Amino acid sequence: MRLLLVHPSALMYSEIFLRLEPLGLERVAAAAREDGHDVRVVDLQVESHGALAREAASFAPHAVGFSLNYLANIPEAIDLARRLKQTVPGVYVFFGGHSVSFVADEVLQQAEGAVDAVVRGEGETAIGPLLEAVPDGAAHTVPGVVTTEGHGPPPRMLHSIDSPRPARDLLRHRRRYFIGELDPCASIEFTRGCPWDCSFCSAWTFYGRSYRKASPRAAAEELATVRERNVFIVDDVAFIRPEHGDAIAAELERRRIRKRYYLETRSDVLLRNTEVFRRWRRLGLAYMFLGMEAIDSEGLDLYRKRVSPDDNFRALETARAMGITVAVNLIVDPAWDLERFRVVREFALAVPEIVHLTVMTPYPGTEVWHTEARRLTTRDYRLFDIQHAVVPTTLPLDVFYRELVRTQSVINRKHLGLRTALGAARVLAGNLARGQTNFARMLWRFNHVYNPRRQLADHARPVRYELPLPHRLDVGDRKRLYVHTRPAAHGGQPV
Ligand code: B12
Ligand code: SF4
Repeated sequence: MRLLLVHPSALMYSEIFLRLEPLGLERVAAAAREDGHDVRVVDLQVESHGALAREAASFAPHAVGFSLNYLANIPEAIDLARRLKQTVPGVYVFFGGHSVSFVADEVLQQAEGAVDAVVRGEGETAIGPLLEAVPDGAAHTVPGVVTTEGHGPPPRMLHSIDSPRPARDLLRHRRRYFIGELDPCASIEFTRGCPWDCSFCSAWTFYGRSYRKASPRAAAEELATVRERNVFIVDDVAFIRPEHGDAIAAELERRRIRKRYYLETRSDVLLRNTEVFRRWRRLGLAYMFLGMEAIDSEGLDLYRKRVSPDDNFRALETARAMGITVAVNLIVDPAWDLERFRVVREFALAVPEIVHLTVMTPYPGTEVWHTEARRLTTRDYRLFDIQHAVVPTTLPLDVFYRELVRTQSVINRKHLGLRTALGAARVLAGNLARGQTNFARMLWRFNHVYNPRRQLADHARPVRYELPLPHRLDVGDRKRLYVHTRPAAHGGQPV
């Protein structure tokens, strides 16, 4: 079959800081190719809707699959599905990915026939059986597949994440992926899943709290095939198991692979496994993202983060001492008042780290979805991008956005202060000399994108597709939130 896979557009707020290759889609593409299908990929983060239309016309795919890890992309994907149905006769359109897995039935209804199926859970195991079943009209019998005719059995988990290796060769604009000054930047996955259970997060519910590790040799072999000098490690929490991080490091040292890395982890993991991070520092670990979430224990308890403020501050010191640049995330509670914003600004100015702010947002698949969703002030999918307030704010909404953007720009100015600007200028000059302009654009676009009036105006746009409200669910039984319910047969070991 001719299969066209599509990643939707970047959300404007994330595009400022980073734009990364769609690793999940590349893995689905690889699995389909292994089954003998002819596969192409269009990434709308770096290509236009016109380019997609041209690709669809020339390739004439039998099937088109959209990757929907983000709720905010659902309206765009439904509209594109409608257009493809009109322009490519008989094409089979399906969706897959993280977020759509939690709202499959509702999205099928909203698409009114433009979407034939939604794949819930991991795509590598589903894509082959789905494409095989399509000609017989039997898609609804495939594990993980949902159609308006019915639901297949529960989704199947990959036994091992060592393969298939992402089909990176199918992406045509690899130089457009970057994160900050790591420009261009590739992505890699060493582990899948997260054993924690933070109330605002759906990473653990998607994988049923399982945790799988790539074999160190496969990880190093894959890294050896990555051409880019910079690499983003997509793991939710890097190096939970120090012996795994060490074993990959040993393979890389043996092969003399040296790159610059960006990873995400937790404060307690960094404090517990300091040595492995130090080893990776020597291998090129340059940036680290710590999901601090709150600066006080009240907030940390609320999100069930299971770390203390003290751990968080000690982790920052540890990373600083290693010479790693840290970005921390804080969750902005819509209940914040002027004083709270002021305290956070003070904190952000006092620490040398890059501070990111995301607005607390109940997502389907999270626990807060079931406790907070009744209070939603909007159900417009496009506003569920953790930069908009979707539950009532204590401050009037315009004042909330004014404070949010003010806090973000104070932080941004801090980073573009004289010393940083000189550092940035040096990096910039190097990047431009290599023809890489992503980082430069990022520095200039901040004020254009972060604008309180624009954020407020986003709430006034006509809404065509609305997020469904949650079914009543007793979150006391957490398993009922899971997409993947069964542990993997191999490698799905608890931590
Ligand atoms: C890496 C990552 C990113 C990268 C994205 C890279 C990219 N272009 O894909 C970056 C850093 C840019 C990013 C940004 C954001 N992210 Co993000 N991200 C992740 C993360 C940590 C891992 C994703 C990943 O690559 N996993 C590895 C691959 C192999 O898995 P996968 O992508 O899930 O793909 C598998 C399945 O989903 C499925 N699949 C995927 N696509 C398709 C397509 C088809 C057709 C099929 C059949 C199956 C299928 O099969 C794949 C293989 O098993 C996840 C958390 C998580 N654990 O999933 C959050 C996560 C997806 N992000 C999240 C959020 C909120 C964001 C941001 C909105 C945050 C922000 N404000 O900046 C932005 C928005 C991005 C945008 N649209 O522009 C949320 C999603 C929330 C939601 N419900 O919408 C998650 C779940 C994190 C969380 N803990 O809540 N993110
Ligand atoms: S926020 Fe991080 S630690 Fe918590 S469940 Fe999500 S991925 Fe795991």
